[in-house]
Amino acid sequence: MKYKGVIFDLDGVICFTDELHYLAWKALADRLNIYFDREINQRMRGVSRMDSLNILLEKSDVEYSEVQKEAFAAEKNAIYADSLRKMSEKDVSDDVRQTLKTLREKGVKIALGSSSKNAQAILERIGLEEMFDAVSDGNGLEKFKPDPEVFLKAAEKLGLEPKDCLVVEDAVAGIDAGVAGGFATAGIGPAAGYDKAGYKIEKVSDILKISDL
Ligand code: B16
Ligand code: MG
Repeated sequence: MKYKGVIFDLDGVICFTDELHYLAWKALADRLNIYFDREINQRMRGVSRMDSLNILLEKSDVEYSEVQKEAFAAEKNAIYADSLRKMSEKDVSDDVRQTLKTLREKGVKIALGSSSKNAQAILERIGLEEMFDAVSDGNGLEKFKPDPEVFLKAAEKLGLEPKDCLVVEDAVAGIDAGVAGGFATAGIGPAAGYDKAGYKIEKVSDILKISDL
């Protein structure tokens, strides 16, 4: 195998929570009377909760204090966290499930590298909490993607060097984070069109072909 470990992003790679993020941000934006649409939501892909809020507030005429912003982020998260109850094992594709299984059978270590502070709850909802050797998420992070901290922590938990790990990401900020940390990267979805992505993949199982290079 070319890589000893694979670090997966969560939202946009393992499962899709972007619509639930959109609905929760939209509810907040409507309450604050701020214009918000799915195109703006796309810019929040892979971006931290506070950075996402700052993107939403670009359309606001009002300057809010840090305390108010913390309250808005908490308000959005309460709506989002509640909506995660809709998620189940059905939200993981056979392609993803089979790829994780195959990697384990080949002895490749697998980790999660997600900006989300709700990552653990999502893994439980989709029934994948047992599949990962390590979970690195948004809790306790000092810097978020495009900073490599979340992936460096994932590699450390796996006991592997960044150069021995492949990062799989759907967000440009995530590919930048992987490159900055010295990881090989595979871009899927929007990140497949990003020139800095080392490999460009259409579906998660395509990484099994990369590994055989
Ligand atoms: P939370 P990922 C990211 O997940 C989402 O793509 C992004 O939209 C969200 O703002 C971020 O997590 C933080 O999520 O509010 O749940 O802590 O793609 O890094 O798995
Ligand atoms: Mg993502």
